[in-house]
Amino acid sequence: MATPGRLRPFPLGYLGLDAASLTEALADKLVHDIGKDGTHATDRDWLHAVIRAVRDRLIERALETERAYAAAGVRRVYYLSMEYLLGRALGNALLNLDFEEETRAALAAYGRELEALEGLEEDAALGNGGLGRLAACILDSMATLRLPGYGYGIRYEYGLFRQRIENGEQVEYPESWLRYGNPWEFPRPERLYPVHFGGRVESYRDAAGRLRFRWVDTEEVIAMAYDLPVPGWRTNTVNTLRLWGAKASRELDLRAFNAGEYVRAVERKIESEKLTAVLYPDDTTERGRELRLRQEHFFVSATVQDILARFRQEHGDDLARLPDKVSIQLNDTHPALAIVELLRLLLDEHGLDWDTAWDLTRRTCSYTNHTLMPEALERWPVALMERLLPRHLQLIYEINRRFLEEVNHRHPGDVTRLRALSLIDEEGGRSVRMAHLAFVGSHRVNGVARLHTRLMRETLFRGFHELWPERIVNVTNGVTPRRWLHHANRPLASLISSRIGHGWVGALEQLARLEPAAEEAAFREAFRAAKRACKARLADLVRERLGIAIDPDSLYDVQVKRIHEYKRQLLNVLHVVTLYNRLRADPHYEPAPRTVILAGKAAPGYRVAKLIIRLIHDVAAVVNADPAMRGRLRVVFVPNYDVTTAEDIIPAADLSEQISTAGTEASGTGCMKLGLNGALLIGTLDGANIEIREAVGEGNVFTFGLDADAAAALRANGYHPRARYEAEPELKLALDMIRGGHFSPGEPDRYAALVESLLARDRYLVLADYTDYVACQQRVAEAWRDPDGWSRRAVLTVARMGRFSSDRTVRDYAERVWGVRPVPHE
Ligand code: JNB
Repeated sequence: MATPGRLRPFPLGYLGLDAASLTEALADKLVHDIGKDGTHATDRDWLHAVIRAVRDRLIERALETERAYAAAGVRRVYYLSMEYLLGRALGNALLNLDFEEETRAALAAYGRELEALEGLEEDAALGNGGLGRLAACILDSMATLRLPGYGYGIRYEYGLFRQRIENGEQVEYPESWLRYGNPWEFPRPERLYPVHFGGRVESYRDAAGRLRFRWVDTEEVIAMAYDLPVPGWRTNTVNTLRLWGAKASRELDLRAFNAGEYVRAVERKIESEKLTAVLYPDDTTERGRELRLRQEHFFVSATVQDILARFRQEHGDDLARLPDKVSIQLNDTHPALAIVELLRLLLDEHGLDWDTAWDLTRRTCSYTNHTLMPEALERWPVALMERLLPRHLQLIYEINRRFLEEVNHRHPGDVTRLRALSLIDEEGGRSVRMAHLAFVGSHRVNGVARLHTRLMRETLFRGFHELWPERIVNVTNGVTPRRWLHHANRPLASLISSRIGHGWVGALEQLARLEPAAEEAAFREAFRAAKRACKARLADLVRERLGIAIDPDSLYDVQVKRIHEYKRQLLNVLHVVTLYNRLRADPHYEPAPRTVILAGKAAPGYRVAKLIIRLIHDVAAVVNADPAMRGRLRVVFVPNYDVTTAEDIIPAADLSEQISTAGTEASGTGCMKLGLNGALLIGTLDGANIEIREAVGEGNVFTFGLDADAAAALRANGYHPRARYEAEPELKLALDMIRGGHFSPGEPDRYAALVESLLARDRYLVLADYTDYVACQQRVAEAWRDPDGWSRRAVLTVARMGRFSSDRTVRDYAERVWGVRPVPHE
């Protein structure tokens, strides 16, 4: 049976999931992996020992899972994302393995406390915001649903920057999350792929006399794999997230030897290894950066090579079966070059003809769009592509030529249409439109919420939709209930389980069984107690970190997300200033004691966003220092928003601010996490808010403002923000105070330009929605005065959030896009 030199899969008995075997394992790990004994070990040493012991238990299952997939010979899903916002992994792994109590007990035997160690784990922030966190939630759900799914990404040494607030301003610091090593990862120093850049393209005739192309004189960087285990919830399925790190090529050694330039050669090696040093912050000023394009190509080239290697190992050289065995999901356009790289390998390395290669490529790939905003769409200068990826550019031209021929065939002579659909933007220095490339190279293209998908069909991809009406589908986002409720909010999770059992964690629809509890006073009381516990915990954290006392009995009004003009933190600030003015004007006015909590990072080069952070701090300083605000209004900005901070804030929220200009937020996922934790939604009819409102019922959410159609119409018909300002005295007062330096007396002009730009243009219709927003906030305050009514709505919100599990999202992808089914194994 066994081929010589090749062992049969090593028969594994799983390591024990009991306290006794873990107690033994911890000592073993500490001594043999960490090299310390009990007297010298630090808390971090203990943390790493625990992680190693847990990792052992995961890798056994991961190997077994891979064997099951290979044995079944099923189609694999490859999720390609430049970003993963993983956060901490230990708590999640212990819950998924149902191993928490045992771990706590084993550590107690050594006098260590699990929670204290958990707090030392680095928060893996290999992403910017929603898109990166969605990728992490999708991995969790693929494993939980026992789907043969692999994540692929980049092992950045520096993830998203650490945000510090200095004198009210954001300052960015590099965050070296690998400083102490990553105890979770398995480096695979033999899993290497060469990736090429630069050079030129040669043509030649093959044996059959056909014209072929060769990419030559390139520089080479090596991609090395690092694997992270992705455990499913209460299943033996453990999938893999494979991250690529850059390693210098051996070629450089040879060249140095020949040229006698040893030190120069080492420098060049170090230079090429910088490729994966840093994650780019989502930042329009960073566009067109060569290193970013290099990262994208490096990532997709290594990934596509790895996918083909696994395919060929299992199925041999019959590449016609590729779409039956491989499904590649592109998380936005960042990995869209995978389409071109796959096409290139099929043509140039495997000798397929164009029609076959293109057909296989398109049937293999699918693309998720996450934004419609023109400035956020990737476009790469043709000149840069020409220099870095000449063969790829050639292929893009050929894809485009054939595509435009098809368009012209259907709409002869429609030059405007051709110009609009072309993969090449001819205006202002030619560039490649990555969204167009991703669209034509995919068999499915999806939006991430119903409204977003409709707007894709009607706006950005209108012409494409006319050509291929079946291609665009909707897959509304979701979030994993494991991390975002079960792990982050123990008080509420326990309360829910005590009522409806534990099954909801893996089947969130079961939350519907909570509905009757909303009508029971005792349950509402218990719900309030759970919420109160989370709020007290956050109050402790805010006091420790910021020295600000907040009242757990006040309304926690929470807006946490990246700072962006379209998300309209400014609208929130205008409400705060208005409330402040009302409270000052009338000492007896008591709408509801409110704590406004904001958090989020601004892209380092996004000046307005950073100014908004500063304004929040300036307003907070004045409000919090005013004795008249005591017990009535507090404003808090929690620094360095990341997954871990989200886990602290979200369970404590009463009110969830989702107030983007309608038509701008593709979906939003914070809205789902907050709803799941019993926060009531105040929001516009944008993104997933619409579907949340539909699910939880109109009476249980607070909606306001223009909808997407009205916003578009207003802009089209001439919008005059200054007229709103003149017509609305409270708005005028708030803006005048900000503009005049009421909150920045040391520098009265600090916000003059910001306010002027609102008056002159107000791209995101802040002034247009102001009045309705403030009125809506008043309804919120009135509702808050009836605690029982409020908690009734909050419980109903939780009960009706079942649809927003990423398990449902992944099932939708499996059905509508990937065509895969669960692979059970023992
Ligand atoms: C993002 C995101 C967008 C662009 C870059 C990085 N998008 C990240 C968000 C949408 C949300 C939606 C989530 C998940 O679908 O996070 O995706 O819920 O509405 O805003 C980016 C990074 C680097 C370069 C260029 C763009």
